[in-house]
Amino acid sequence: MNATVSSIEAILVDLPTIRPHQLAMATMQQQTLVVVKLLSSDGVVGIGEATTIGGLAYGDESPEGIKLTIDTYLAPALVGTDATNVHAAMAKLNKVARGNRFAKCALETALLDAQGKRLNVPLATLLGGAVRTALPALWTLASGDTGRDIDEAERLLAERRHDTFKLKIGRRSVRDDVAHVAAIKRALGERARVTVDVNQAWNEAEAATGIALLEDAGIDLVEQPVPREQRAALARLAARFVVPIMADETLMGPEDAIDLVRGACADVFALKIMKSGGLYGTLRTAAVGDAAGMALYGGTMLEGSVGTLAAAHVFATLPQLAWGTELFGPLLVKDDIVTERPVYRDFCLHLPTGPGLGIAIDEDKLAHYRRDASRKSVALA
Ligand code: MUC
Ligand code: MG
Repeated sequence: MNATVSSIEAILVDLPTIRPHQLAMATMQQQTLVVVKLLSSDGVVGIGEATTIGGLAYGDESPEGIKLTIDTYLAPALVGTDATNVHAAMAKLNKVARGNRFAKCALETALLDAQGKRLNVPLATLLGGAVRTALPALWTLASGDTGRDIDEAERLLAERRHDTFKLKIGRRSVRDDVAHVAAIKRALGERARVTVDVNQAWNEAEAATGIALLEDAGIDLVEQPVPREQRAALARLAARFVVPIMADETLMGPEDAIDLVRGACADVFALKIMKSGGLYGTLRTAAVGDAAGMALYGGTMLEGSVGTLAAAHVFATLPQLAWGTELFGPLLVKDDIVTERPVYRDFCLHLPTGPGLGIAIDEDKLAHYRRDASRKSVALA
């Protein structure tokens, strides 16, 4: 098969959220996606996405920086290369640029989407085959208000959309946060699993107090309680408490996974395609965790539909995915840029069956939500 990369476009897209989403380090009123369109000489177009949370508040790459990196360095390196050899193309990018995992993830996704379309197989098939087509997907309660969070959870349980809820804490005092979590758990009881994500906001002493109280409240899992650099503290907490501790920000790719396994730093790994620099990087990270007996969890950077389905295709292939996923990003935004939104039903995200990612861009919606379109209309007004 003969096809080379002809052109790559990286587009900033701003989508409003359905409500403010409050995390320890940012409150999101909108989500910004970097959507990548990769055109090949055989006419096949691949789509990819790079997404982060709160500009530079969460990860090392901002949406604007990702676009600049792709436009200036990565796209010129890929144009003219074999579009059908994803490993060779990514090796070339890794020579041109160190790091920049999120940007590389978008390009690898686009290459794989195109190759799936070319071969007429879903992306999961290209990765070796799906062992599940329905991925359990939790929902994050993060309105900032306990009563509103309980109402939201009750509605989603009744709709059979989610039965596991992650609470974002770390903004308030430990005691206020625990009171908020305990009230929600008391209201939902055994009908729902409740987990918390501290997003690195506690020091070790606060974490020791907080986790003890959360255990008493019946919380099922505690995610990234301490700063990502403090792996020894994470290990001490994992040894001290029965409730599973999940590594998120401290785990990027397979090299981190090896270190975290060696240090017995956590019980669960939050895998994310952005953090691992792509789909194959995620498989490598997962393999390290799986081999070490680490429970795996399909994480999100609150990607839109493109990034979410890219992650879903990868997570669908993992032999073990003990903690399910949090692939709810498309549900957090009011509108979408794809023709058919991902399907959520019976507490799961359902994998599309079409070739590649199995979705198509809605060009009118993309034109409406792309950031440069609004700039143009402001300039014309
Ligand atoms: C994170 O830190 O896990 C995942 C769900 C959510 O609400 O935020 C993300 C980020
Ligand atoms: Mg997290």
